[in-house]
Amino acid sequence: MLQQVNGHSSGPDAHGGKALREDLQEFLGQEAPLHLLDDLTKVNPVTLETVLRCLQARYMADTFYTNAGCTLVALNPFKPVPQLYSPDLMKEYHAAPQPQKLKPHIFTVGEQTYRNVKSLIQPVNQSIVVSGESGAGKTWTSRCLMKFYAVVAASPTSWESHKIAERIEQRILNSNPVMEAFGNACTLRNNNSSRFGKFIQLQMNRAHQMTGAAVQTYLLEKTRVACQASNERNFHIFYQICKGASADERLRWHLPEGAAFSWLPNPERTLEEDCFEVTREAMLHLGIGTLTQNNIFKVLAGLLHLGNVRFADCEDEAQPCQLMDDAKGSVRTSASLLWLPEDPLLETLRIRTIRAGRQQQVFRKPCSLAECDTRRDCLAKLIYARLFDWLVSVINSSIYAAPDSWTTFIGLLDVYGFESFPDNSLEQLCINYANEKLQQHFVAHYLRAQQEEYALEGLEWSFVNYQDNQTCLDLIEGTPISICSLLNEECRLNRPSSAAQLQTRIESALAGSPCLGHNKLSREPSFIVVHYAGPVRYHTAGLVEKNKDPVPPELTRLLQQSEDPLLKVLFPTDPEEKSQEEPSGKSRTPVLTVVSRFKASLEQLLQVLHSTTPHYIRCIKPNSKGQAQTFLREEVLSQLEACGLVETIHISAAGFPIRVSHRNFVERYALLRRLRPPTAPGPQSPPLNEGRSEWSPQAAEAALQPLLQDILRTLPALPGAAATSGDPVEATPATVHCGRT
Ligand code: AD9
Ligand code: MG
Repeated sequence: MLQQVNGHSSGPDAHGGKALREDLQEFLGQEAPLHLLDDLTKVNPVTLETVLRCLQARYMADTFYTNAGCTLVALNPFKPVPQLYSPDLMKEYHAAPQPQKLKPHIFTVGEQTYRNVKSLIQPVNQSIVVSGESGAGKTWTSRCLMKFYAVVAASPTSWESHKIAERIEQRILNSNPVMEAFGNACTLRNNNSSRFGKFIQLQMNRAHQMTGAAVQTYLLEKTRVACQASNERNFHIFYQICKGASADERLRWHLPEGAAFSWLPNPERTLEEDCFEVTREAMLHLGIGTLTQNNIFKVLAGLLHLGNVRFADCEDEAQPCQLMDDAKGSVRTSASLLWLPEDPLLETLRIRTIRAGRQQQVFRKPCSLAECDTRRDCLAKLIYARLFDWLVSVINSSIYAAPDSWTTFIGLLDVYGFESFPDNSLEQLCINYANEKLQQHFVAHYLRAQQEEYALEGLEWSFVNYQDNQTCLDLIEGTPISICSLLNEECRLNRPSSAAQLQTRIESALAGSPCLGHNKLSREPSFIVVHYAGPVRYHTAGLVEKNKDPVPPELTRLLQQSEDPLLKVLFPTDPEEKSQEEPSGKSRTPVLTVVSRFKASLEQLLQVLHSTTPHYIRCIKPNSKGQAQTFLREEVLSQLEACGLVETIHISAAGFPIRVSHRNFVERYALLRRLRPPTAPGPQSPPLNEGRSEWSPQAAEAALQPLLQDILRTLPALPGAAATSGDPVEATPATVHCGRT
């Protein structure tokens, strides 16, 4: 009676041609060639091998999207496929009566979410969780979805501000190049790797037009400013400035052609992301004028020069480290670009001040060579992280809609993908922790909740086993003891502990966890976490310090002395700051560690996700070299296993794609009582048919559409449920399951 929502029957073809053949094959009972199977639930039998073969056949036939029950699998083409993302195709999916019957595409998901927020019966905020390992195509996918909404939910009015009249959706799209220039970098896995997480809420008004957006970012990998792994690069923006500055700007920013900067490794590599003009143009559209832009780039040039400041070891501990000869000019240039007094800059980098005793006497202690380097790096990280946050807030104020101008939102989540490098540290731990959390959201929302509900309702159901990553999450974040709690404990106790001691503590305290692997081969102190996507070895050296992320108060005070207009905004003088200072120079209020802050922001994100109807897109990387037409079975296999795709398909294929609460079902379809099937009257049965038409499936189907239209037209406030596979399951046994596939 109800429509199946997963598009299991083939219909009109979005790209023309093949639909008729498919229909005929289905009619004749022939199995369609593998590359024509649009939905992995149709693969027979559903095993890793058959799913893999189907995806491989489709990839080689240049078909990159495939339905997998409630998720969409997106294979990275690693080549331009412009026809797949044209505005015409977007409009085609938007106009289709049943987009799920067109070829699988991210636009189907986009349109489905858009229709759900448009639902007159029960508009629900939507979210699209795009997941996959680094380089799989998450950022690309989110960008395309934003373009899709900019086309289908375009607002008719233009905004007049910052002297630029333009549509809000255009401005929202402009946030992408800016955030990617400052927050993305070339890594071993991806030339345009996101080094921060992003959740963007696209806000819709009652007329379902996009009136604004709000961006939330998560933990920028700021260490990259001062430290890049070999064969990786710093954030794109640094290369953009060095390559794209005009002759005049080069002079002003002290960036002569071919200048060598130690924080700018691999400058000879030119990427398509190195386009300075695109970033500047986008900044202009977001209301960041040329003056402010030049100020930003000048500060960034100051950081590059700061990176060239080198100290020499000093044998006399009572004396500060000396500057290397070739670094004197770098200090001067850096100080002038950051508009800081040169001597205090040098002094802050080399000398620690400690207040002690009742009189709050100030002691000055020369720093060791390593400490000088740490303070220099810390200064750069501090400036860059505040600059990034400030940019995000400027972007938000430029695109945010007034609270009364939007009613619903569609959230797009694009976080850094799962990473495993030869050398993994706190950054990878946080990234992989975020991915575990999202996988858990999927497991809890779909794999577990759905099956538990069937059991609760006494439906005939054979339980599909799935890999639950709760054990791994317990290891990372659980209470009372976990990796996070141990790292925090080390920070709290502030005891000197070596990397080897930390490894021993972790291994002994968490020995019982099946997700903690044993590190026998590595010479360096480390521990292994068996993540859902594979084991990762984390080095313990520097973990505690990174988790503390200490900022010597002298550095902040120094930056507050800057005359630079931008740094003045980034480092305002805070009257309370001084009073918080401890005699020892430490802050009195307990400073939250990196993992604690990250954990709290992830919890918040999950709360938002839980309040929406989620949709999942699984991006898969067909090979790690980024080559087109190359499908490496082993590499894809591990990704399929990691995300539990086969289990998802099993549950989707055997489950009920439509779930409507009993109350909503009755309210919505009560009118069909007029078309009850004729049955013998029982003691409590209402009178039958009463002279109305005979019941038949066709009659019910025919009657259903106008009746629903009626309900939609006349009773817009009637509570009901949007019949989609992603509808939230109500935690009540009173749910009607229809349309088993
Ligand atoms: V990371 O976790 O941020 O390191 P992502 O975001 O998953 O990673 P990204 O979207 O940046 O990966 O994609 C990597 C590269 O693959 C892009 O720079 C493109 O060159 C390429 N790509 C991805 N999707 C497509 C596509 N649909 N069409 C063409 C694509 N190229
Ligand atoms: Mg990305």
